[in-house]
Amino acid sequence: MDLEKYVVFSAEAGSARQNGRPLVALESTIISHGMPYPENVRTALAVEDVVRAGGAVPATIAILDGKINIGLARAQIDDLGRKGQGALKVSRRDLPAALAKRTTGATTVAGTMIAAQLAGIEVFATGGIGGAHRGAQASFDISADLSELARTSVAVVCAGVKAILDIGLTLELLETLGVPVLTYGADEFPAFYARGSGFRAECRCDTPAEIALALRAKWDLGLAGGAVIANPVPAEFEADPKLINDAIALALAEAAKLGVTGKRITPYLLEKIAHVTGGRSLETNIALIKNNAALAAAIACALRR
Ligand code: PSU
Ligand code: MN
Repeated sequence: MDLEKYVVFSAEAGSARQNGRPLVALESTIISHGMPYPENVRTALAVEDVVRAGGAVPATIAILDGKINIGLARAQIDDLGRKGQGALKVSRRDLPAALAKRTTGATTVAGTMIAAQLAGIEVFATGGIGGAHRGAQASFDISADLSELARTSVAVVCAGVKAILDIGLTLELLETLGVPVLTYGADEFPAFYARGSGFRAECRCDTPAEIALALRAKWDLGLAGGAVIANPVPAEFEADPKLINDAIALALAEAAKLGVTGKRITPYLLEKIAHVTGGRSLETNIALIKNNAALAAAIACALRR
């Protein structure tokens, strides 16, 4: 395959790739659909700086002008942030037509993993992954992020799974799909806004080096697919559980009443929660993404050793 036909690198990401420097992929749906403007742009730029401070090179990924862009300029990030939900949310199934139609697209966890693998990037930092929605037993609403984790060899550093999802069901599916779930420095799998979810961390890792060794072992053995690196939000940034749970209940009820489904449901719930909590959820969200970017940089560096 002619990579250049579909993929373009920013100067920073391209030179990092040529010089064998550690790269960290960053998604763009979190910018367009995950946070309001201008906090989204400010956060995306700050997260890139956290990766740089950690000794790695950031590559924010999006679909622009008919190409998968690995690494974005400030102006491109600002543009995506202003477009917000006007940008197309691009998961695996959306990628081909987004390229053909030259649609401005923001990549989800699944979409970003595909792009990162094409670009030779092994580590990716985000906030939270998609998963099985509550009621997925009947609705079949299970994010394509999970099947992507099963097939695409990129480690995704996240703060666990939001309680808008069915966390237990999501963990069961990850097990079925053979996706390693490594929890960093904690005995409980994290629930995004909170350090704990009530679900035991089946595998705890205490150093980036240990995580890098596990990833290398997986890929050396030819076990294709990604891994979830679950990184609990620092305690000082945890959100008040009652505030969050009430907001989630309200958002879910509202979504059901309005009949919001499909790719619109996750952005709808995130926006509603941010609104109902008066921005408190957003503060936690921003803090945990930075925390994930720092861990991702450390893992990317350890993988190069
Ligand atoms: N969860 C969050 N914040 C997000 C998303 C999920 O806490 O921004 C975004 C990610 O891009 C994720 C996508 O890949 O939503 C999942 O959407 P869906 O459930 O439609 O697959
Ligand atoms: Mn879905």
